[in-house]
Amino acid sequence: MKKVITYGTYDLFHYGHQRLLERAKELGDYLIVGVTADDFDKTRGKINVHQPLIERIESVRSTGLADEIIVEEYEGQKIDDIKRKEVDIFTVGSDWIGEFDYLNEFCDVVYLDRTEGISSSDIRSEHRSIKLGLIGKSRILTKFYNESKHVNGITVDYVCTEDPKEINKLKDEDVVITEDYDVLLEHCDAVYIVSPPIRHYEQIKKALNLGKHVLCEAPIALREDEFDELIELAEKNGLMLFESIKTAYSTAFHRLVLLAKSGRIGDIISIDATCTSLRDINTEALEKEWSSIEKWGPTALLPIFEIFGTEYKNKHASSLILKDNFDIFTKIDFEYESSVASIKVGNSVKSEGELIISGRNGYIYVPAPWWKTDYFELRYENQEENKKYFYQLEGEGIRYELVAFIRSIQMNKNNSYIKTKVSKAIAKTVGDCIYGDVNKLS
Ligand code: C2G
Repeated sequence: MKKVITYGTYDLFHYGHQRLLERAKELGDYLIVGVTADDFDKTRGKINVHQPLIERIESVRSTGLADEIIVEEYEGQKIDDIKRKEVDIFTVGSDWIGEFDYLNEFCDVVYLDRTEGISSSDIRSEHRSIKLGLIGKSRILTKFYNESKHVNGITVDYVCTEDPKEINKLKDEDVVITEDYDVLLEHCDAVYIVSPPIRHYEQIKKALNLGKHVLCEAPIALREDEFDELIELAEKNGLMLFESIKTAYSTAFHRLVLLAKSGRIGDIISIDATCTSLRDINTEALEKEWSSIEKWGPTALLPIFEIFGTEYKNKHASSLILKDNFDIFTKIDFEYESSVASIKVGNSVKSEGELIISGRNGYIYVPAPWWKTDYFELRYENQEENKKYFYQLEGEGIRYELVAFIRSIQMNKNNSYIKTKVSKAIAKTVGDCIYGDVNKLS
């Protein structure tokens, strides 16, 4: 019996895939099809896949051409499979010609002509491309613009900023730069907002009233009533209102939260998150600057509210104030029923930006800069039990956040990784600090 094996993502199954499988089948008597796991696709840069693994397997199964279906999960697995299953022929489309010649050591390698005129990414982009406008003042703006190029289904034609550094970075790009938010809103279907948080409520409300979807850097608002009003407005208008915290879309962060909740380190007693940066604050134009609780508060609060929830018994905040309520360092301690948590955030104060989740049997350690990490450790008393985890993280998580936002719009289903009650608790906590509910150190 001549065994043939082929691999693929098989997203949004189409006749190019069908023809490949038909011709692969004709090469032998028994066809094995390897369908790529979601994480494996992410690792190899395919971040726009629409369908989950189970649906893509079903697409292949329903052709009736595969005698066996397996899941491709890691680099190098092809060699394992070919040896273990005693495969005679590996085949794949000609778009991969040369990429798998190394498999000649284990079996015959056959490249089949790719079917022209059809591809999954073309089908994905058949959804009318969403025009995304960017507004704000932060170096994240240009990062966002560059990350948007990796995401199927969106175009960025307009950017609204007064920031000379951002304007300079974008001057050679094919975008219109305006200082007028109304102009931006006229030319987009959705808007990404990275302006100082004090302006978020008004800017979001204007966009939603004009029928625009919104992706806004956390916090969405600074008062609970404003937060609720915006959520209701988005729902009433059938629009997506997404909070942007790129850490939430880092696979490593997502997985460490799952591990923490799984009991792997026992009951969790304490969570300590530190986020700081050193930068000069222009005290003459504070309204254009980000205080530490504005810049780092949402990120530092995320693991606490994700793991412990938002029903803490009390909190105590202490801030080093530069001027008015503008803090350059804030420490907040939370007390829950049977646990405690703290954040330390500083914008022009420097500390070790680590995240430590302490449990009865061990702890999770995430080294600095934990908020954009691709790595964390489970540590125990017996160090031989320690485990290290690594996950691909391209672009600090921004492109994955954009994929989630765009797919939510296309599928009219909010699949944000950040629960609304977490967003609301972040808004309240940051707002309390900004409106002075803190112990002022100076
Ligand atoms: N294909 C084709 N014609 C098309 C599109 C795809 O012949 N118009 C072939 C591809 O060459 C591949 C298979 O169909 O052999 C599945 O394609 P994809 O789902 O796009 O997955 P891809 O990542 O290209 O698969 O490690 C090998 C890769 O996983 C190959």
